[in-house]
Amino acid sequence: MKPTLMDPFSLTLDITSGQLKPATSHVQRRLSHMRGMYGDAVAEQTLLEQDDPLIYEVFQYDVPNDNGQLLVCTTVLYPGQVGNEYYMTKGHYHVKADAAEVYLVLSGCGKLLMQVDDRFSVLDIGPGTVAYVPPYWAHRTVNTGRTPCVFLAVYPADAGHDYGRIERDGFLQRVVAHAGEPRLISTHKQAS
Ligand code: S6P
Ligand code: ZN
Repeated sequence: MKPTLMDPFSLTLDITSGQLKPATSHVQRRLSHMRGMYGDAVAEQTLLEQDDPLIYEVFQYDVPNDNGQLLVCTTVLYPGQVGNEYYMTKGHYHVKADAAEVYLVLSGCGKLLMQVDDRFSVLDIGPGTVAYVPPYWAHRTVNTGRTPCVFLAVYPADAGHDYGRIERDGFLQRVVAHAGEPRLISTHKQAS
């Protein structure tokens, strides 16, 4: 049977704000949506009681979740810290683990953390960076700057997002401010 043909389309991207038009889904992630992911529980609780800050937004144009389709979305990750840890995305593996992804950074940014098994990778990212997330690697973006980190992502529409493993195990390293500069610290538990 011949597959149903989609009509070609184009989207309009505002490079500075990251607004994608039209966008058929818009996700806003506040601190309350990522409880327990930052290392400083006291700082997290204080911010939650103050104003539950908006950490990032994702604008996406949805297509059918079929093999062969690609999703296009933008992320706007705001600058800020929870304690000394920079604002970051939740991070995820793809449910279809062999689905890769490409990021194009438009403005701002900081670091792209990736991990698989006991391997960890960090890339510095900024305007013009094209970052490749290979199959199987979990990925999280961290804004170490003072302006929003805006990037475009393209990935297979049937990739899916597995947040559970990161919610449970976290990433192997965190990005914190030390004397005003980003520094990576290991989250490995020391044997006692
Ligand atoms: C999707 C892609 C990005 C993230 C977005 C938010 O596969 O990696 O669009 O969804 O940066 O991050 P997260 O971890 O909350 O999905
Ligand atoms: Zn992804």
